[in-house]
Amino acid sequence: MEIKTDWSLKEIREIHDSPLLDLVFKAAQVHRNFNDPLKVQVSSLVSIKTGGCSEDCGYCPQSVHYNTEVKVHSILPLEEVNEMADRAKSGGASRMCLGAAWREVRDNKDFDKVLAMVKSINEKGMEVCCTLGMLTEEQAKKLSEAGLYAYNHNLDSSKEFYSDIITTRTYEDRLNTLKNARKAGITLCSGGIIGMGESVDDRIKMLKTLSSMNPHPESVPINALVPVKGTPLEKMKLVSIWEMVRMIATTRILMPKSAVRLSAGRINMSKEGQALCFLAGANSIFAGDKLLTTPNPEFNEDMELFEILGLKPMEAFQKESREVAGKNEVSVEN
Ligand code: SAM
Ligand code: DTB
Ligand code: SF4
Repeated sequence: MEIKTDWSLKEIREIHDSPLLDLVFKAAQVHRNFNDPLKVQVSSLVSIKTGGCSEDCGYCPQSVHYNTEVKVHSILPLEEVNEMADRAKSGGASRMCLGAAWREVRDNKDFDKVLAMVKSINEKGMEVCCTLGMLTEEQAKKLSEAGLYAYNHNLDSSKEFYSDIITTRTYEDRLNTLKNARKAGITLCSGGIIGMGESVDDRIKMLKTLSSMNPHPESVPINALVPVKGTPLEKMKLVSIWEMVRMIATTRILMPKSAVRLSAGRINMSKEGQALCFLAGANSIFAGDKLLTTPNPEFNEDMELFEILGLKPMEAFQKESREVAGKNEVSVEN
């Protein structure tokens, strides 16, 4: 089976809306054809700079525009981040994801600190991923030279729904940063959130934009909104597990080789619901009792689930995605 980058909206919608059991079966088949279904990438997430962000993303507790209970802190010291990476590695994590509540990277001492963190975690043999907001080509190059493996920058939703959720930047800005990261030879981690009040068509359009990238993003995180008190989306109803399974399965079918990450929102999902997501092709999670600011299942609970399902944590650099990608350009159609 070939990897397609020209899925149409109609094709995607048909896959997404097919009978749930057919959809899961098809996705499981695709997953098994392209990946080891028992291997799940375990990433550890650390918020290296929390809160006080100037963007107004409606879902985010770290925005200055909303009154939330997030404890703001400036950038963490290198030693602390190194210790966290050591602990995560001994717990079986192969990837460390560093998140900062920044609108964009600025060329200052804080960026130099991030570069030092990337270098040092990379030297421990872990894949390092950063999510720092918008990047210029030059900054992406510096991160790449420091050993950055992946850059997380989510599209979050469709271009049309985007402006209902965020007004302080555009969809184009988002796509530009992804291009800059790709040009610098960094693998891409890009996905979205469901449960923000978007329509199914918005989800389909987002999946079209992601699956039209050539090459596909190497990781595609699918987040279920974690409604946080004080944000405009605090009253949103929790997304149903069936919608999550549909989204995961469709993502897997469209982007067979990408790591599909069952991201935020696992705290509200049953073990059985998560198991169905793994069957439908999810093969990556964030482990640890906290995401950036909101709770995540306890590490031991996740390991118990892995034991029950026979899943094993994936080793670092399993997929030489940079080689798979083969080129340092990404073409994006919208
Ligand atoms: N500031 C950077 C940015 O926006 O790219 C990096 C950090 S930001 C918190 C990373 C991603 O977390 C967002 O793009 C969004 O997809 C996700 N996210 C943030 N708040 C969330 C929430 N309450 N529920 C689910 N996902 C959320
Ligand atoms: C992603 O797609 N999900 C992660 C990661 N990328 C950086 C973040 C989820 C954040 C959930 C809300 C919070 O904990 O603040
Ligand atoms: Fe800032 Fe990122 Fe939160 Fe948006 S999602 S407010 S850019 S930290």
